[in-house]
Amino acid sequence: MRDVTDLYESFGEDRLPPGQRETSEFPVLSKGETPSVPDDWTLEVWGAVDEPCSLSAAELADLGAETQRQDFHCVTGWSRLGCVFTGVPFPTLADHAGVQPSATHVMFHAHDGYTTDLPLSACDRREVLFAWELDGEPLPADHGGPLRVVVPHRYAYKGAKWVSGVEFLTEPERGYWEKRGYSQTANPWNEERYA
Ligand SMILES: Nc1nc2c(c(=O)[nH]1)N[C@H]1C(S)=C(S)[C@@H](COP(=O)(O)O)O[C@H]1N2
Ligand SMILES: [Mo]
Repeated sequence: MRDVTDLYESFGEDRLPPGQRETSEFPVLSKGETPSVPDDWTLEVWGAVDEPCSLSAAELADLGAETQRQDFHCVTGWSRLGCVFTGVPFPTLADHAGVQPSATHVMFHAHDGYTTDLPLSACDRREVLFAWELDGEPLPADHGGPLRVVVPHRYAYKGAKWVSGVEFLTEPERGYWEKRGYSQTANPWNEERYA
């Protein structure tokens, strides 16, 4: 198990970002209903990459999974500390697809029509996971199962639940909440909540 709950040290003084309160619950926040994802789902990877691909659950896991203890910060003000997620780190997937030098940003796509964007530099960190397990159990559907993204160094809206695709972009674009006034950078230790 890799513990990344100390990553706050490079962003701020306290593990709990300013304006957040800790909860032992794990609230569900979705823009709509939980979508049904087919059992034979694949993760699509396209855009500025050498090898666009379509990965099954088994192919994704074969890239190399790890288990991490991480914190989870929701922009609405709650944080759940010490979540245990298992998944494939973003850089592992990026290496597999062969990201081209022109790629600067990433758009995550999801089965409910949700999208969210991040600069490539913010994604290309080992703690950004494509995760299918939470606290040793299959990721519950409400929390994004079968597959979601987690981004412990950013507000959680940057982590697409029910992720269906990863698009490598050569210029910035705005995702679902980013078009509606939420921050594109979303650093919790700077309270980057709104743009
Ligand atoms: N596909 C999808 N991903 C999503 C959302 C969503 O509505 N759809 N909501 C985001 C928001 S605003 C937050 S805070 C987290 C909530 O994750 P949780 O429901 O597991 O707490 O998921 C993010 N990822
Ligand atoms: Mo959120």
